[in-house]
Amino acid sequence: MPKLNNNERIRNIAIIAHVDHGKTTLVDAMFRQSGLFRVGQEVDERIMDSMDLERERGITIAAKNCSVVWKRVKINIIDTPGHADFGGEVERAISMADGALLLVDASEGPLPQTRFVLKKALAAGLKIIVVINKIDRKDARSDDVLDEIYDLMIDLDATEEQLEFPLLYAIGREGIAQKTLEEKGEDLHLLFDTIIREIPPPAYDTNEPFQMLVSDLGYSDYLGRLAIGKVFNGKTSHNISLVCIDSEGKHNPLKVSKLQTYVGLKFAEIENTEPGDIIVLSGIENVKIGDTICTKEFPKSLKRISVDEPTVSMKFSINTSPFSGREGKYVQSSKIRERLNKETLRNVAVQMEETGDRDSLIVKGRGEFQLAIVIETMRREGFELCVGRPEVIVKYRNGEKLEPVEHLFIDCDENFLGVVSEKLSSKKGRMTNLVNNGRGRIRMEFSIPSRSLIGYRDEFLTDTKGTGIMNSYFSGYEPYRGDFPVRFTGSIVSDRQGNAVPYALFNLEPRGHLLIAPGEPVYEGMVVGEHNKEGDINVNPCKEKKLSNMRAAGKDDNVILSPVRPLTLERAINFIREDEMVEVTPVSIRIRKAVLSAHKRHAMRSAKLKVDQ
Ligand SMILES: Nc1nc2c(ncn2[C@@H]2O[C@H](COP(=O)(O)OP(=O)(O)OP(=O)(O)O)[C@@H](O)[C@H]2O)c(=O)[nH]1
Ligand SMILES: [Mg+2]
Repeated sequence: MPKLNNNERIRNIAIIAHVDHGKTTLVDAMFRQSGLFRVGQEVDERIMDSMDLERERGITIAAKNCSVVWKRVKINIIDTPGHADFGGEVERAISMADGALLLVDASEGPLPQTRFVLKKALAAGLKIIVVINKIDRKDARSDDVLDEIYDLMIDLDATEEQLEFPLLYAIGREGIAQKTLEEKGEDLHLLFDTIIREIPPPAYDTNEPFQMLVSDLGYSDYLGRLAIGKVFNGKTSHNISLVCIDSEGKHNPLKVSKLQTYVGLKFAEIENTEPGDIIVLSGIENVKIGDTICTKEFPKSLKRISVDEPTVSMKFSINTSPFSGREGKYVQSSKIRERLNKETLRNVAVQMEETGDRDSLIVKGRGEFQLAIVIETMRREGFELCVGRPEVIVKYRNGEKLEPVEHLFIDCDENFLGVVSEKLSSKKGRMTNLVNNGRGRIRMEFSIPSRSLIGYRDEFLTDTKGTGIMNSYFSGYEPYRGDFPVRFTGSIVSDRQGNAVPYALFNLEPRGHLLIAPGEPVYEGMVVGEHNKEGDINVNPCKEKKLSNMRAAGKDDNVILSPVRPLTLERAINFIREDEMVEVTPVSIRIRKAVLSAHKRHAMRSAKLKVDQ
């Protein structure tokens, strides 16, 4: 017979929202007001965004735990990312929580990722507290936003009980929460009190022995691998023998060498665990997210964390360019494989597959941005590699080809209606809704294949002169909508190795849009620009001016070239076609043909033409 009990000393809460709605900033304020920092202590902004890439980009990439204490109750907080590509992190975070703070920007209202995270939280049965945040915004429209939240809840089949959510208004940046729009709050006391009152304390069965669900992995130089997760039942202490049950039901023995929990941002050692707490356990090497750690005597696994399937794949290969090994520390396929393997352990939404070729791998994820972040992280660690074009993952059902489809929301000036809708329909998008609010801006909704959106964001920003907003969520697999041309232009390809010179680049400018600047090293098969027309051209970007005319020769350096926008990883990934790859090193991003030799490419093309005829 189960004997249920609640651990009143603990609350576990995930903070969820669309990107940029203020989650991490609110956690800062919660830290400050729970007395975690000394008075006058200098504290960084968005302290939970501790990874370099998170700080640089101002976004959260990985969900992270921390805790505060309020009125002697420990609140474990899990800050999650709002960007759609990191949705797997939200699923992971929800597995540790008993409730969620749903933040909604008082001006933007619920957006696609609000829907995604709320759907996950409702499905997991989490108690929701709604916080309408950033009510200080001049364009705040809190009342409308509240209506939209109700609509969204109803649309997601929320139960009567879930519809009666506690509601707060907040200015996270100033650390203020209030009950109504009128009465001005002064601090976050109301938020803390609401969490303690409304979020159920973790329930556990006193008849069950120790059980913990592994929701995150860490690594410490001293302790080795760390398994992080919530204790669902029972207690344990260090030096105890336990087992870890993996996805196949296999029991792997382990001995706990150290037990820790979160105190603020740090770990603190504990002697015994408490049921319902989120703990950090060391003493196990072979553990995966989703495994259950429990006693040897009564092994019973908990429900594994369910994550949505990946929708995008990319081929990662060793760097085979002539410059390979010049700029990076790790170039071997074994190192790349080992590193990606580590990534799949930590990152539930990333999968790796062998290709049959030792030197390349297929990496799958939720979107090209997620994969770009993996590549960017690797390059900073000293890796060199080549990556191919992101491809969506198609499926077959009863012989029918299916592809991932997104629900896309566009908000832009009405003047851009034509150009945007025309472009999206050429990419197989179908408009499902169009609202003109009469104030010059329109809102459009489309159902569109995921592949159509790869690389579209840049184009969209150009088309709307940087003023458009686009957001989408994955709506499911649908019958394949047919092919459409990806890029109408060809590439300008270097036909030799050397250094690009201004004179040659100047003469190439009329042919297209250049991607390199003078002085940059090039090699045969490297893409140095985008051709204005269809088809590739092979050129010599190292061609100096003939020295026959001595007077003009010295002027070579004086040509004025159009500025070249430095190639970023994301732009490069979105730019390349099937027969091209991006060469990534800690120093450079280059685009290249998969087959470097112009001669070989020519031969392959001729052979293909013959077959086609
Ligand atoms: N006006 C206003 N701006 C805020 C408030 N809270 C946060 N911001 C701003 O909103 C931006 C995003 O804040 P973050 O805390 O990084 O948002 P987030 O939800 O953690 O973002 P992701 O983790 O990337 O999804 C920052 O520029 C903040 O300064 C607020 O209460 N009012
Ligand atoms: Mg954040």
